[in-house]
Amino acid sequence: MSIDNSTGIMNDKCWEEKYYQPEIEKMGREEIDRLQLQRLKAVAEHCYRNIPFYRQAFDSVGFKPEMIESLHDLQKMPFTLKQDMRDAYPFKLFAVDVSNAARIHASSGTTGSATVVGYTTADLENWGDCFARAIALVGGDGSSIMQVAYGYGLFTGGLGAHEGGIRIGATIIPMSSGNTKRQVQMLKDMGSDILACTPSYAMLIADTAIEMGFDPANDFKVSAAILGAEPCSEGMRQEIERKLGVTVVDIYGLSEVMGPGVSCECRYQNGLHVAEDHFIIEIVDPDTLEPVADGEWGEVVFTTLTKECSPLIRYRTRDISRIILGECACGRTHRRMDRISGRSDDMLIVRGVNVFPSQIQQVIAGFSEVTSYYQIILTSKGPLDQVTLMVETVPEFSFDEVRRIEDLQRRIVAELKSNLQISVDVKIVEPKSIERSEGKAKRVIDLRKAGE
Ligand code: DLL
Repeated sequence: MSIDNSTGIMNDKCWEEKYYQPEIEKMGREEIDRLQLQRLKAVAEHCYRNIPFYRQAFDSVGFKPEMIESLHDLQKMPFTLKQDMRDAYPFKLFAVDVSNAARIHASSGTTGSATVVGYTTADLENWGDCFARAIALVGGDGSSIMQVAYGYGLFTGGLGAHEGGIRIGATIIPMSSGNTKRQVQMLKDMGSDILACTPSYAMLIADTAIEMGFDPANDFKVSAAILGAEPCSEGMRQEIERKLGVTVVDIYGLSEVMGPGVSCECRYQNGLHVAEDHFIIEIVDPDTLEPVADGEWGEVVFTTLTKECSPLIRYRTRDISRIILGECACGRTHRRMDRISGRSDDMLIVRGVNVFPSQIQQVIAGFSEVTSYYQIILTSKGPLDQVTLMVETVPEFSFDEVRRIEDLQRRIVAELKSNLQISVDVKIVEPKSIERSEGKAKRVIDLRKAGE
């Protein structure tokens, strides 16, 4: 039997969608609003009372938690920025004493000092519940075997997925990332049915399995992959689905707010359901900071509703998304955000045109001659920024005929020009030239500051 979902992917390793907490996931809108309001009042009070940063921030705009009467009052509260978290290093944004934190995660980011986030035992349980919903929506339950190939450690991927596995009672294979051949062997020998890792790593696992002589789509039991932590184009998703014989759902999260599980796609693959019992999502115009209408793109802002140790009010994520309008056929009522189209700080300006790497990824996904591995190299030539896109051909593409390579290069340049209005140099490289990633892929290499 097959699952027929909105992308038309036919997966003969059938699974039936389940609900981990149906009473919450299918809660009526009014009830969700009521719950959010009640929790918003509590979290505002918790922040005001226990975190001097928030007391000052609220006081500076003349806001008091008892002024909250409706969810709209959220807009009167100040935003929290990543810099505020950095300035609070290490524990100044904790609302409980560090001795009451059961675990600490930290993200170094690419610039600046680390942001530290603590979790009480209850926070970890809530986080586990959010990830457990993702396991259930790909058909998982207490009898599932889940291979976790996200990195374990201060990064939230590995332990976040692990916590979800514990909550639902699955058998967890805590591989962490790396050691890819062993990863493949375990996937086969343990009969894992769910794989959790980044999309880049899922692709590397699939390619390695094929190189090792397996046909994972048929030889392996794995039927679903819960992939996140980085953008994944539709083309790349389909390639992973085809090679591994799985259905891929996109999971989103960020260390500051909670790890993976803040939102997750269902089998309809049309937007990620936000765990609205734990978070309020807002989409704001990044320039005016005013909320945009549902359906319009903007910066994602989250308020945590249940976190005891590191609650956050109106945290500006820098991620760009929008609210998907309408009801979802899966029956979940929690609102959906679109897949992240980019981060405002990832945006490239190519000769005056704004473009996100994910848009470039989408364009090259339309060429069957190239793989989904690519890299964007930024250099400077005089006063101008120079952008070179490196794309890698599939093994079947013959590198012997210069004319074919030039033709492919011309077509990709033309497609980027007509789709995104950008002029970039395209360099076609042979299979395996671009570095593989066991975690988040490094898509943009910025050599401008190095003066190269
Ligand atoms: O990446 C948490 C996570 C782990 C999410 C495993 C999903 C799976 P950070 O390292 O703090 O946390 O990075 C957070 O990664 O602001 C987004 O820019 C990006 N990101 C996370 N999930 C997705 C996704 C984890 N599904 C930053 N699609 C976020 C696109 C994502 N980008």
